[in-house]
Amino acid sequence: MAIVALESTVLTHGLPRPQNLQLAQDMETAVRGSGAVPATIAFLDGRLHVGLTDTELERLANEDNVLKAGPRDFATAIAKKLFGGTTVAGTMLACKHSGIKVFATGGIGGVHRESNFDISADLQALANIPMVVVCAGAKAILDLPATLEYLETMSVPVVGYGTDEFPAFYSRESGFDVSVRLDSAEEIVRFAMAHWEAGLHSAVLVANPLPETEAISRSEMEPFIEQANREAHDQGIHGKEVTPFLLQRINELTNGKSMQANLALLLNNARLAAQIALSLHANQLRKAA
Ligand code: PSU
Ligand code: MN
Repeated sequence: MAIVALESTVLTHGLPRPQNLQLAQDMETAVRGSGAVPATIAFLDGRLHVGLTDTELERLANEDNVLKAGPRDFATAIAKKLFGGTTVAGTMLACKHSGIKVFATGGIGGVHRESNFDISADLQALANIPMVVVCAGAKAILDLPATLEYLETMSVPVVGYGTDEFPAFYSRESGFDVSVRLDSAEEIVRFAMAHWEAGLHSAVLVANPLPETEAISRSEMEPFIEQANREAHDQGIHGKEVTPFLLQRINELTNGKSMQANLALLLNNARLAAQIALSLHANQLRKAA
């Protein structure tokens, strides 16, 4: 089956209600519309679910007490029977256990600006779990060059889908290069197979620029990002609260424009991930024949 995993931190911590549930449903519909099968991953009452029913998705989106669940929080969710939205790293861990090879998210976590050792566990997961992860670049709130250096160190290829430039989430441009440009889902699958056949166990990170109509230029975004980062610092926000704080604050500062971009890029990524999953599946069938 051509399955596309979908994360859930974006629903529980990244977007406000009711847009979160709407987006989750739209992403699932987008994956199905492309002919693949969506599997939203999350903890419900301490159990890890790979694929949610409509009712489960609604419960998750409306639950007040939800853990932001990266890999180190899995045992907490289980032991305390909690609801949990899985981060990119958490979702990848679930994929590793369930054999899912393709995953769509918004933006990966990375190295935060001017904060010692705030390095997302997403980067660790990308270094160690062999699968294709589709994103719109790293969240622009991060230190992008440091994030890209880390990915290079960990042998994670950064594929630009139809672009030579690493996209910066809300913006199509960042000024930084990807490690390779590929222009179709089939090419991405051939590339991923070659990567793993070369003996590597890292993920292939596909950076898919958001549609031009929804993009916000880097110069327009940067003052808001700087302000939000400064406020987080001044208010002593730290640890796992940093990312949700920044996303929400930037949404306020841009009068909701950044959230529109966020929603558009998530859907755009779900569609590309579905094409990749279908192509990977066809490839596996050919090999088995
Ligand atoms: N991208 C978004 N919204 C989000 C996130 C990413 O558009 O909410 C989430 C992802 O789940 C990602 C997490 O894995 O933020 C990173 O958090 P941290 O920086 O604390 O590792
Ligand atoms: Mn962090």
